[in-house]
Amino acid sequence: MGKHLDVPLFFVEYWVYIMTVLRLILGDQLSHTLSSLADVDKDKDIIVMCEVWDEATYVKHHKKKIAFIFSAMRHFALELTEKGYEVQYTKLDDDENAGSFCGEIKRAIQKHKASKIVVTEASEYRVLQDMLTWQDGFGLPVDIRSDDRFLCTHEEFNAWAGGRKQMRMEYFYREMRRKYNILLDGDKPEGGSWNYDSENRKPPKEGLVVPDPYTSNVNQITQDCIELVEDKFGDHFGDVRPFYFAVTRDQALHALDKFITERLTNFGDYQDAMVQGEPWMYHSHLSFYINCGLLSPIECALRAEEAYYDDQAPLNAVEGFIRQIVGWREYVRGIYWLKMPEYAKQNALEATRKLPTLYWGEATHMNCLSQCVQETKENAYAHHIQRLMVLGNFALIAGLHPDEVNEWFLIVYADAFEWVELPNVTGMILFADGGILGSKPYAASGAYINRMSNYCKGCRYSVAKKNGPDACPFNYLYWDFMIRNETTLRGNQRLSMVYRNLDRMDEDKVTAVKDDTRRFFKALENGDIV
Ligand code: FAD
Ligand code: DLZ
Ligand code: SF4
Repeated sequence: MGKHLDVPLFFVEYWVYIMTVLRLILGDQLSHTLSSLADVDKDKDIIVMCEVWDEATYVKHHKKKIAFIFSAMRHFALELTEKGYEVQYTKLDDDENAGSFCGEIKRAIQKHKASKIVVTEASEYRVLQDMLTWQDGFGLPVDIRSDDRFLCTHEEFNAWAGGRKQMRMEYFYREMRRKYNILLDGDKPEGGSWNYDSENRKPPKEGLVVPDPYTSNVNQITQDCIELVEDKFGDHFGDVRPFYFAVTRDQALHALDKFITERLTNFGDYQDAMVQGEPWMYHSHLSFYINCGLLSPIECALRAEEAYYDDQAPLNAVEGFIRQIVGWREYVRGIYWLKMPEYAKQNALEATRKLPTLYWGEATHMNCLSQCVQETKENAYAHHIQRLMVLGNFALIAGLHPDEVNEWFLIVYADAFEWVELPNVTGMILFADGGILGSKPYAASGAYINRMSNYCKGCRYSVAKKNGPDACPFNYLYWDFMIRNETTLRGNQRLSMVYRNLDRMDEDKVTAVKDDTRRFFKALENGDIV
C-alpha cells in the first residue's frame, strides 16, 4: 500500500488550477470542432502542432501532398491563434524540431511543465499504437478521445459487422442513410430505390464540357511550404508546382460550393468516364479536404441532399455522391479498424511481382497507364475509376505484390492516409483480403477501358487484338490472371461465367495467352518499354 500524504485541499485545487494541458493536433485533424478542442481553456492550455520528419518520410509522399498538409496546418494554427489560443507550432526546419510526434510532445511537456495530454485518436493504426505508449512513457495522463468527425463509431461498425457472413457495403450504407435520415421519404429511400447506379456510369460522349476545377491563390504561407518541399524533398515523386489546392476551411467551402453548383448534376452520369486531358471530370475533388478535416463528411453529404430538394441536381447524381461519402468512406474505415493489424499483411492471391517503374513515370506504350500516372504526378490526384480500373486493374492482373502497390498509393495521392488507402488497395483492387471488402476481383480486359475512355485511340497497342505483340496487354493479362489464380477464384459464384468461358477456350488460345504474358513480363523485367 502506498503511503497517504496529507496534502491540503487548497493545494490540490491550486495545482489543478495551474496545470497545463497540451492538446496535440495532427495534420489530418484540422477541424475547429475536433474532440480534443472541445473543452480547451484559452488561458492555460497549449495547442501543439508539429511538422515532423518522421511523418513526412515514413513513405516518400508526393511533393504536392506534403506542401498541402504543411500549408493547411500552418493556416489552421494561425486561425487558432487569431481565436485567442496559445499554439506551439514547430516548423520542419526549426532548429529544435525533435523529428517525431513523440519527441515533440516530450519537448512540449518539458517546456510548459505540462501535466496532461489531450488528443483525438489517430486515424491510422501506426500512429495510434504510438499514442498508446505515451501515458506510460511520459508518466502523465493521456486522454485519447474518439474522432466524432466520422459518421460511424468503431463500436457501431463492429456491432453491424458482428456475426455477418458477408459485410456488404450496400447494407451498411442503408443503415447510415437511416441513421442520418438522409435522402429518405419517411422510412423509404427517396425515389423508391436505395441505389441509382443503373442510371449512372455512362461512357464519355464527344464534346463534353468539363468545368474548371477550384484553384486557390498561393499566398506567402503556401509559397514558404512549396519552397521548403523543394528544398527538403526534392527526390520525392510529383510536381509541387503549380499549386492550387484549398488550404483553409473557407477555401475548402468554396471548393464544395463550386462542386455542388457546377459538377454535381453530371457526377452520376460520368462517374466512371475517363477522358484524355480531363483529369478532374465531374468528380468533387473534396477527398483531400475531408480527410484532413477542413470539411466534414456530413456537411458535404447534406449540401448534396439540399441540392436535390432544391431541384438543382438529379437524384441519380445526388444519391451516388452521398453513397460514396456516407457509404464507402465510412465502410472502408470500419473494415480497416476491424481488421488491423493483420489486414496490412494480406496477400490472398500470393502476388509477388515488383512495382514496374512505369508507375513512377518511366515510359510505357500503354496510353491509359501513361495518362493516369502523368496526371497523378502533376496533381497528386486521379479519380476513382482511373485508380480502380486502370492503375489498380493493371496491378491486380499483373500480380504486383500488395506491399509495393499499397506503398505507391499511399505516396502519390494527396488524400492518402492508410485507413482509407489500405482497404481500397488490399481489398478493392487487389482482392488480397480474399473477399472481405469486395465479392470478386475487379479484373477487366482492355474492352472496359475502351468503353469508358478515349485512351485507346491514342495507344500503340490495339484494344481489338487479343493476342500477339500489338495486342492490348490488358487483354491477355486478364485471362492469364484468371488461369494463374484458378484454384482460388474458380469457386467464386460471381466468376462462374468467366470460368465457363475459360473452359470453352481452345488450347491454342490458352497457349497464346500464356506466351504473350511470358513475353510481356520478360520485357518488363528486362527494363524494356512495354
Ligand atoms: P468523388 O468521386 O467526388 O467522391 C466523393 C467522395 O466520396 C470522395 O471525396 C471520398 O471522400 C468518398 N469516396 C469515394 N469513393 C471512396 C472509396 N472507395 N473509399 C473511401 N472514400 C470514398 N480515397 C481517399 O480518400 N484516399 C485514398 O488514399 C484513396 N485511395 C484509393 C486507392 C484505390 C486503389 C482506389 C480504387 C480508391 C481510393 N480512394 C481513396 C477512393 C476514391 O478513389 C477517392 O476517394 C476519390 O477518387 C477522391 O476523389 P474525389 O474527392 O473527386 O471523389
Ligand atoms: C501526411 C502528413 C505529413 C506528410 N506530415 C505531417 C506532419 O509533419 N505533422 C503532422 O501532424 N501530420 C502530418 N501528416 C499527417 C499525418 O500523417 C496524419 O495526421 C497521421 O498519419 C494520422 O494518423
Ligand atoms: Fe490501355 Fe490497352 Fe487501351 Fe492501350 S489499348 S490504352 S493499353 S486499354
